[in-house]
Amino acid sequence: MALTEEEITSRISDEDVEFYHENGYLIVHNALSTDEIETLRNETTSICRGDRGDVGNLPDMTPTDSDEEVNERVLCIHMIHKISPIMNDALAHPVMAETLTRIIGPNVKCMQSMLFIKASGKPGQAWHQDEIYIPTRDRSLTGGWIALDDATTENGCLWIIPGSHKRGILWPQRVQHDNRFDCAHETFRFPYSDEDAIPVEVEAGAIVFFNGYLLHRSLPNRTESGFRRVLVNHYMSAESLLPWHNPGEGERMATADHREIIMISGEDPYAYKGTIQNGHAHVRSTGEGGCGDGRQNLKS
Ligand SMILES: O=C(O)CCC(=O)C(=O)O
Repeated sequence: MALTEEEITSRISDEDVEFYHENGYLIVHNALSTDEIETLRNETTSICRGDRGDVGNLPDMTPTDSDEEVNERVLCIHMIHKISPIMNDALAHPVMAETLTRIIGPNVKCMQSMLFIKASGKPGQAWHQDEIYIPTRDRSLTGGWIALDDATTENGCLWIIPGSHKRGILWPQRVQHDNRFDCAHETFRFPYSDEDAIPVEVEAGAIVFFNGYLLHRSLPNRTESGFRRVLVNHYMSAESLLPWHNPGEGERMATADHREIIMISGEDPYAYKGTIQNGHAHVRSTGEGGCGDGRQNLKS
């Protein structure tokens, strides 16, 4: 059943907001209902079958393939909201929007979505910070990670280093060859060890919010069968420019502003520029995880 407005606003306390700023993450339990989760899982299968239209790099599927088989063939689809009205609606789910306005500010925009399916045996993502890929001007980048399955250490939940966002430093990256991870690069030379990391085990329906400077990774799905599905969207303050792609002709880096955005809440101070809609849903190529080679756009 959908939450009432009062139930939504009372979900996030001042202490929660303080916790987020102090630790760089916040878990909101039971943000989505069982029905909403089921709808997103079914939509995932329809997208993998190609029923929602063209998804770049989607492996061949046949109508006789089982739901399990079609889901197993895909690790991660970027810009999933472009192809699915259901995924698009989830960008501004009431609990998502309410929490974002509390931790970012009244004006919030979204620029990206990723659907991780991560079947048993599939790899995780090495240590990284999301602002390396999606740079904001005001360090407001925030991930909204919606668990579509219970996420556990066994099936490859998120691991984070609490407080690692606070200094606002982007640590360097290097090539990595650890096949536990689906990415060519990892962040390193940061003053923390794996022992400082904590697993973020959550039940399906929870949303994990995390800061774009927070060091995080995920490990492979080591279960015998099943999935660790998550829809993760990225948001930022609408006041900040988004220098995500190379500056256009005659444009300076200082004024670069990628306008493929969706307003989630409040006002867009740059509405006079209009928006663009060029991106399309595509399966991420192997080795191009959220910890890739420093090319801009790796997360788009
Ligand atoms: O959930 C995962 O496996 C990784 C998510 C992630 O790294 C991200 O959203 O930046």
